[in-house]
Parts: sequence; C-alpha cells; structure tokens
Amino acid sequence: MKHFFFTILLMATAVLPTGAANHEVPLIQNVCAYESVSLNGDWHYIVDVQEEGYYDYRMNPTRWGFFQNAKPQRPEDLIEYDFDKSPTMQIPSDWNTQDERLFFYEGTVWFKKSFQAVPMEDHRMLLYFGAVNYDCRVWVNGKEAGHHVGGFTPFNYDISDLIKEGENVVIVKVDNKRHAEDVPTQIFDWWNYGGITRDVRLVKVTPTYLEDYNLQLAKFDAKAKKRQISFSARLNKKESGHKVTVFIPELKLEQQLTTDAEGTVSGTLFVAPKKLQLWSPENPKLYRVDISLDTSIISDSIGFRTIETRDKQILLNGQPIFLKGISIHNEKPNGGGRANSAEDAHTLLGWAKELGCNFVRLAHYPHHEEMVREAEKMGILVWSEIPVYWTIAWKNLKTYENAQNQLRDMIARDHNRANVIIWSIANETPHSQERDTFLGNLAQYARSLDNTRLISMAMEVTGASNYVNRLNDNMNKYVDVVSFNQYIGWYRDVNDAPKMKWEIPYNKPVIVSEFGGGAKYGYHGAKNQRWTEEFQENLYIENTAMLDKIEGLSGTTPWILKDFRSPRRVLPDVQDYYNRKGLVSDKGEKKKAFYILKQWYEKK
Ligand code: GCB
Repeated sequence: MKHFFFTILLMATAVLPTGAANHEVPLIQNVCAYESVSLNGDWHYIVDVQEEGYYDYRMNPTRWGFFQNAKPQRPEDLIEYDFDKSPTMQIPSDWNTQDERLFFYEGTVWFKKSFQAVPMEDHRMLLYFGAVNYDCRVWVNGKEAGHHVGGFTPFNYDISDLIKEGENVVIVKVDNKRHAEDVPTQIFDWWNYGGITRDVRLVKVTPTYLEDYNLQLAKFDAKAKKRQISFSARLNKKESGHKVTVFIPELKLEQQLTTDAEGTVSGTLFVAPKKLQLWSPENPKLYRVDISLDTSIISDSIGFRTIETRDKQILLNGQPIFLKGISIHNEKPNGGGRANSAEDAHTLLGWAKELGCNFVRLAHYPHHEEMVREAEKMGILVWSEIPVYWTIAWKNLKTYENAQNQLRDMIARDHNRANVIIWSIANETPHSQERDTFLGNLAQYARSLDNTRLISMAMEVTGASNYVNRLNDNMNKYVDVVSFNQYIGWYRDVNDAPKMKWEIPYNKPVIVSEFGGGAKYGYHGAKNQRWTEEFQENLYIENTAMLDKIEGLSGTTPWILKDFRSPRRVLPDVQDYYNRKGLVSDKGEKKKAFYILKQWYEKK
C-alpha cells in the first residue's frame, strides 16, 4: 500500500518543475459532507512588508523563499526567518483584528501549519480553503499547490501527490494589497480584512468523486399531475459506467443512473404535489437527500421551491412575495472583524428576523457559507453578489476573467440552496460602453450556469429633476429584477423625500437595494441634527413612505443591519472608521430607526 503511494509521489516530483505546479481542481460540491480534518487553529505567521520571502533583491521570484520552510543544517548556515519561532494566529480570522500592529496593514503575511498524514492507496486528499483575502499562493512540503485570486470564494487543491507519511507542512502566502485592476478595485467602502478568513480542511475523497450535483424543482405546470425535480451530477473524471443514485427517504423517491462518457448523469424525480412540502420563509422545509456514487455516499439537506417573475411581481412558489430585506456585511456581530462561524451568522440573521425580514442582501461579495446555510434553516431568502463594485477596470481581460471566476465559484458553492433566489453581478457601476459589455457578458454567463434563479445588479438613479427620479440603464435587458440604490435624505435632497416621484420604465419587479443614513448609537437630538438616532429615524419614516409610492416595488434591502468597519469613515467621535448606517451599532445595540423599519415590515 505504502509502496504504491510513494511511486506516485516520485513520479509527480519528476514531472513538476519547482514552484510551477497547479493542483487546483474544480470546487467540490458540499464539502461539509465529506470526511475531513480541520486545519483551523493556530498557524505561525510572518509579516513580510517587502515580500522578502518571495522575491530576491532584483525582484525576481526566488527559489529560496519562505515556502521552503528552511532550517539551518550546519552552524554556518544563514537563514533569516523561522516560522516556528514566529507568533501564531487563530485561523480562520482576519489579521487586522488579531494583531493590533496589523489593524491598517495591507500587504503580505505568510502562514504555516503542520499536519500529519498517512499514505492512502484508495483515496485522494483535497486541501480546501473557504476563502483567503485576496491573492494567495499555497505550498505543500515546499512544492507549489497553486495560486488563487479573489477574497470571498472557496477553492481546493488535490494535494495527494504532494503529501508524505508523517509530518507535512502547508505554507500560505497571503497578499491583500489593493490594485485598480482587481475585483474589488482599489476603493470600496468596507474593511480590506486580510488573511485566511474562512475554514481550512483536508478532505478525503475517493479517486473518482462527485465534483458537482444539482437538484432543482421544475416550474409549476398546471397540466402536469406530478411535480418534477431534476437531478444532475458530474464526476471529477470523464468516466462512464459509474452508478449514481439519488435518494430522498422522506419522499420515498429514488433513482439510479449510470454515468456517460462525460462522467455525467441527469434524471428526473416525479412527486405528487400534495406530498411535497415547498420551502418558504414560513416553512423552511429541507429534505435529506442521499447521493451515492458506486459504494460511497454523501448527504445534503435540500429545499424545493420555485422562483420567477411575472410583470412587476416576484413569485415564490407561484405566489407574489414582497421581499422584506436588509443588507448585511460579513462582519462579526460584536465589533469589527470577519464573521466566520455559524454562531456569528445566527446572531446577525436573528436581528434580521427580529426586524421582520424574509430576505437579506449579502453585500458586497459572497459571504461565509454558514451565512447562507443558516439563513436557509431560518427561512430567510438570499441575494448573493460578487464584488464588481464601483470603478472596475472594464477594459482589462484579466479583470473580467477574475470577476467571472468569482461568479462561477459563488454559484458553484450555493446552487443547491433553496433560499438563494438572486445572483447579483454588480453594484453602482459608472456607465460606459465597456462596462455594458463587461456586465452584459457576466449576466449571460450567470444565466448559462444557472437559469433557475433571478439575475439582478444594484443600479443607480440616473436622472433627477423637479423631484422626479428616473432610472435608465442599458443593463435592464439582462436583469430579471431592476434594483437600485438611492440615498435621498442622506447624500442628497435632505427633507425632500415626501416630494419624490419615480419613473422606472421597465415592466420588471423593482427592489430598492439600498437606502439609509448614519447615526451614532446613543447620540440624541433634533431630527435635523446629523448623526443623531432621531435623524436616522426620521429618514426611515420619510423613506419608507416614499417607497410606498414606487409602482411595482417588490422588495427592499436598506443599508444596513449593523455598523461596519470602513477606512473611508474617518470622522472622529462619530465614525472612528465605522460606517454608521447600521440599524444596530457595532456592539449590537438597536437604534431608533430599527423599530421604524420593523413597523413598516409588519404592515407589508
Ligand atoms: C453605497 C454602497 C455601499 C456604501 C453605501 C454608503 O451606495 O453601495 O457599499 O457603504 O453606499 O454608506 O455610502
């Protein structure tokens, strides 16, 4: 057994030039279902301001980088770093809140973790990262496993050929410097938390495994006597003849299929409408689904529902629904820092529930997977988006590819979640021909990956005169739902909300994807005094009344649930590097406006 493993290892070493390998494999579906070892916990780290550990003094990548994890072998050896003598940090986390020296730091930090492995003849090992912000390179035992760009989506490497029996070392170089051609770009209104911000796992898979599978309830057809659930799956290899079975015990539904030459299967399950409980905010019913491949089996919890639009309405399970939403950043409920657990998600979503929400906008990038899964259990619908935000480098092909990859991986991770109903591809982007091409392509790509959900993007009011606000955006043709952000009462037209009228010339549902204003919790005064809770309260009273006049309004996600960290918010004693538009403070205290929105939602 051992012998076999080491043969593979030697072959791999012979063909791969040092440092130039790419072991990345397409994202595995439902990683939590597999046997895995968590690599969370203490990791040693080295802050590397000038990337001494990667480039030589001529700025060429060096063979002697920190990824070697070198140790002096002889007394005279010169090695100017030592992971094991460097401090440790809890992973997952952002470094900004773990080490006070790194609060404002944007640059490179190296991380190191050791783990034990045993040779396995009949299994492969994937190294899975929930997210690393932003640019990261990973080495296993001194060999590069891959390079990943984009701070909010998961990725995995097949490291079976890089590991050895006994102690193994993973080194991760993380760089969160901002650049104009990145996604997001150089400026954005949230904290650029750096680090290995989500879970790391070693996942055991069979050599042939289910790379992806999809279950989806077909749209209701009045003539059909049965409801249809489509099922498809893809192996990681193009191998025919494998048995794939899908089984939903509670519905007594089972189907066995055999893979074709592409390594894929597809089939349909039929169920009597009366038997199937649909997922909805009132009844977030999830069914256990077992999917087996040959002799291995994994389980998921899946809900069934339909989502579509009819003229200006959004229909969930065929019925019109008003989306009572709130925007949320992926930040911890108490203070700043990246949220990274089911507990964090539960607290944040609990506040949303208290507000009366049935919907959340997870802004401005894909959130932690637990956020989506918790929301699904709690009956909360989700808008999920990628960080194509403000001034993207529209003409740069690499920027497009990057955005497209992030979109692909967001959809790959969550396409079996019943509560996700909207993929949003951009936020407040400046109009131009190049932007239209970029976003048009992204929208079409999203639809090609998933034509069962709605596509949107947060647009802006494009013209306002005599208190008439107009929306005119060429991207209208690509979206199912017209969404826009507006800040009447805060950035513009303070006191004029009652006079506002709206012209939205599209026969599509409308979501106001942002509105709001700032208040410092506990600061009280007149309603025209900026930053008081009363100012924010009045803004919510006037804005909600104004929104009631928008024809075809199908939902709203005010900005924002909780005060969040932003380097753009520098006003001393008020902001102190927090955007204060939260309905709850950074410590979770509810402001007066919270209750205005709650009351409005009670009536909706
Ligand atoms: C916006 C952005 C959001 C900002 C918000 C604000 O329009 O979409 O990211 O945080 O305004 O507070 O200005």
